[in-house]
Amino acid sequence: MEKTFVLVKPGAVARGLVGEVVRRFERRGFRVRAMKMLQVDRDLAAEHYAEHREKDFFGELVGSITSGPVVAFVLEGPEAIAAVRKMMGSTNPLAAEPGTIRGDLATEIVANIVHGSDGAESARREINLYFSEGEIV
Ligand code: 3AN
Repeated sequence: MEKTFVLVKPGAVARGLVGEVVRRFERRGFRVRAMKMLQVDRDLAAEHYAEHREKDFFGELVGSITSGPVVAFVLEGPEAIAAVRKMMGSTNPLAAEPGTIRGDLATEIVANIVHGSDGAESARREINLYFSEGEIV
């Protein structure tokens, strides 16, 4: 069993897609181990996207994730990290396969519905960034 961190981005929360995103993961067989709605501030956004600090889209990324409430959760299941990434689809929704979350629900790269950890180390880091140990059941 593996845990991964997933976040429904503000645009998707505003569009009422929280249930749609969670439903897909739950139906697949992944289990929610923690979940919360929160407003990401600029400090948390900068930490979350630390690896993108030098990118020219960093400001846009921070502006986007802080633009409204997000829903963050921890999912658990077999090979959860890779499986969730596959279900999310390519970063650019226009390149994402139909059947994936981004391929079905998005057209814009910044507002691409969902974030999911891209490896074991980022999963650990991101889970700890958003949740305390007691919040994970
Ligand atoms: P993913 O979310 O698929 O892991 P990353 O980690 O490469 O993709 O990028 C993090 C976020 O940065 C993406 N979810 C997307 O919103 C945004 N992003 C990535 N590449 C670009 C780009 N070229 N222009 C604008 N935003 C981007």
